[in-house]
Amino acid sequence: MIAKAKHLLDSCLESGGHIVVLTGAGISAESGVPTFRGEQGLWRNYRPEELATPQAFFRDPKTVWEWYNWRRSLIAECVPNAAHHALVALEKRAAKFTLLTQNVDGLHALAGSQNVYEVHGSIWKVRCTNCGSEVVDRAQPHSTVCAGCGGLTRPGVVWFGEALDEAVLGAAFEALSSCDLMLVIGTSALVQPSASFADIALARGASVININLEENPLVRPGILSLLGKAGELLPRLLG
Ligand code: BV8
Repeated sequence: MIAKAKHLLDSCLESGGHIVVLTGAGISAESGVPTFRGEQGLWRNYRPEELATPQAFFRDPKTVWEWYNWRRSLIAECVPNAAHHALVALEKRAAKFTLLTQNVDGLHALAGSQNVYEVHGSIWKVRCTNCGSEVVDRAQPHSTVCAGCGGLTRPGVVWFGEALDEAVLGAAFEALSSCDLMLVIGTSALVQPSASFADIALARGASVININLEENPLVRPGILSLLGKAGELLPRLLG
C-alpha cells in the first residue's frame, strides 16, 4: 500500500500538481498533545463536546478557561514531531501546497509549514466577547479580561455549533477545487465540515490518501488508506 501511495505522491510532485493536506489531532499525538477522542481526550470527566461550545463557555467561563489554560500549558511543552517536519519538507518539494489543519496547537507553523489554514482557530489566540479584538497571547494562564475594554475574553477557537471563519473556509474550498492529491492525516473524520473535505477532493477527481492510526470513515473503496503512526508513515512515504 505504501508503494502505491508513494507512486501517487511522486507522480503528483513530478507533474507539478496541487497537494492539499488535512490534519487532525492524530498528527500531534506523537508530540504529546492529547487527541480529542483518545483516552486522554477526557478531562475531569468532561467530554470536549461538552466544553468546546459557546453555551458551555457563557454558562461557566471559569471552567472552560481552566480547560483551555490546562491545554495551553501542556501544549506549550510540546514540539513538532517527524510528521510535522515531513510536511515541511513536502511543501518545499511541491509546486503547489495547502495545509488545512483542524488542530489549534500551532505545531505546523512551529515546524516551519508556510501555507497553513487553522480551520478551527488557534489556542494561542484570545478574543474579546465584547469588543471583538483578537490577539495572540501565550501568557500562562491567560487573563480573562480584555486589556482594551475590560470585557470577558474567550479562546480564539471555533467551538461546536459555531461557523468556521468565512475567509478560512473559503480558502479551504478554493484549495480543494484545484486539488490533484489530498493527504488526510490523523483525524477521526467525524467533525464537519472538515470531514467532508476528502469527498470534495474526490468529486474534483483528486486522489486521496488517508493516514490514520486506526480505521475511520475514510477507510473505504476509492481512498488509499495507510493505518499506522503518522510520525512513522510520513517519513517513509516521503522517502
Ligand atoms: C459548523 C476547536 C455550522 C476547539 C473543534 C453536519 C453533520 C453532522 C454534524 C454537523 C454538521 N455540521 C455541523 C455539525 C456539528 C459539528 C460536528 O461536526 N459535530 C460532530 C461531533 C458530529 N460541527 C460544528 O459545529 C462545526 N461548525 O459546522 O458550523 C454553522 C454554520 C453557520 C452558523 C452556525 C453554525 C465546528 C466544528 C469545530 C469544533 N471545534 N476544535 C478546540 O480544539 O478546543 S473540533 C475538535 O475535533 C478539534 O479541532 C479536533 O481536531 C477536531 C476533530 O477531531 P480530530 O482532529 O479528528 O481528533 P480525534 O481525536 O477525533 O481523532 C484523532 C485521530 O487520530 C484518531 O482517529 C486516532 O486514531 C488518530 N491517531 C492517534 N494517534 C495517531 C493517529 N493517527 C496517526 N498517527 C498517530 N500517532
